[in-house]
Amino acid sequence: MGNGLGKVIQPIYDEVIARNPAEKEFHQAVREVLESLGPVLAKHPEFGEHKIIQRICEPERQIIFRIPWTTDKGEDMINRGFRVQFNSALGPYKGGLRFHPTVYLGIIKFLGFEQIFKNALTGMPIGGAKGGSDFDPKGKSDSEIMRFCQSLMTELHRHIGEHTDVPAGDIGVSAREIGFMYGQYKRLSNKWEAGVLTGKGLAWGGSLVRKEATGYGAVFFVHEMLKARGDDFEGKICTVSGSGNVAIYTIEKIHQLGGKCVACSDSGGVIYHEKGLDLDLIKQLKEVDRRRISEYTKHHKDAVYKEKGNIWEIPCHVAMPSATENELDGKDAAMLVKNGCIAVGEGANMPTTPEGVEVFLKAKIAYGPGKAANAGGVATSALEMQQNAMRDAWSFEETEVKLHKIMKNIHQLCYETAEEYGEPGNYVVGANIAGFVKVARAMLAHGVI
Ligand code: NDP
Ligand code: 2IT
Repeated sequence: MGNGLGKVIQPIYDEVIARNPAEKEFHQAVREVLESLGPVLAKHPEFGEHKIIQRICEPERQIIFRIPWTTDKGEDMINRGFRVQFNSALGPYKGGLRFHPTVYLGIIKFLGFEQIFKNALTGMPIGGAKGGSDFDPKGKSDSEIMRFCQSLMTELHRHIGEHTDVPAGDIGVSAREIGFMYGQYKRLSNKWEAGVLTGKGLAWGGSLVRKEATGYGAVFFVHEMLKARGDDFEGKICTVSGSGNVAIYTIEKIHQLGGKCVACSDSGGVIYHEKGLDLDLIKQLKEVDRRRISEYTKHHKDAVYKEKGNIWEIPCHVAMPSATENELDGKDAAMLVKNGCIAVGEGANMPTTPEGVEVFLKAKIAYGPGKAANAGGVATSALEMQQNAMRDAWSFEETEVKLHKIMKNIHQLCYETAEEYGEPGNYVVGANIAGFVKVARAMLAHGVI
């Protein structure tokens, strides 16, 4: 972190910047991985000889398209759609779709790049991709959402398929949107091809535990980090940013493991409830009524809502950023450490800035980077694909046991890889190297393509 990249890797990074100007999140994600790779090239000169890093940084295919749709009032609207099919060395492209007004190519490329290594860490046969649109779902009616999803799929259906590319959800895309997109895909392709999308409804090919998987998986990962230090969740005060899919099921699993989650948030502000968050209420507000988290205080007079507040100011033992990228900076990290935080597990993708990561690593707290800690979502998507291929449906318990095992394996792989490369306890180095080596080996085997 903040290290020089070294004589061999610096020019590779410089070229990535020159070829992809003004995509700052993509630059950040690439730099963070490349900072770990010097010792890998030293150990595996064949990766350097065959320009594996340069090839990994160049997406295999990038699709950008127009999404026209009409509002309920009859106004014609135009959005931009993206699908970046980054790497298929390990399996069909796999990764979510994000609907958020901040989406542009640089966001999709950072997410797609991270997804390559995350998916490799799961040990499942899936390549890396990401997509989405600058469409803002907030305040839209169900029929507007439906028309938008249909229009998006009218183009996207040409580029995806169960053996080609399998999208899923991300910010702003849940089972409702996956349903509308699946319906349009089925209509255009004239096929019942359940494995083309994951995160489907349970009645039509979805998997139990997929909804819970990212949050549960992130908590399992943190639990493993705590266990490696002779500790666990019992009695731990926790804070979880966001109040969407990942945050909700992170809070649920923390409570199941004996921790107490006292704060969550959305882009409007922070809720603090000292006696522990009422998760049933949060689910009702966010999943059913699609309301803002500020309404929590209407039901609990002893809770506090701070508009535009900073959740990282609240003292906790475990912090789990689960909203969005760069939501936790160097100052926030220093404050968390000062207030006694001993573990951070990233439910979101790249939520901690490079300065924040440096603070956590220097303080030697247990820090689980997103590409390892939040891999449970995509891993359970791969379990959904397995069930679809077998025309089978597993029980909740059976699926959760598989997820738990996958998260333990990811933890162990990152832990052992960090030790092997002389950085014990550094899960950033462990995750980057372990993910990269799996993909690099497959790319070498496939020749120069
Ligand atoms: P949701 O749309 O369900 O929830 C997103 C939450 O984050 C909301 O509370 C939202 O607040 C908040 N948020 C989003 N963007 C911003 C922003 N720019 N500033 C402040 N708050 C923001 O998304 P998910 O829970 O699915 O995703 C959360 C994170 O987890 C993302 O980083 C995503 O990439 C990552 N992730 C998701 C996986 C999944 O399976 N869903 C898997 C792995 C990672 P508001 O409602 O006010 O916008
Ligand atoms: O960031 C992610 O890993 C996701 N949004 C989930 C991707 C997936 O294909 O389930």
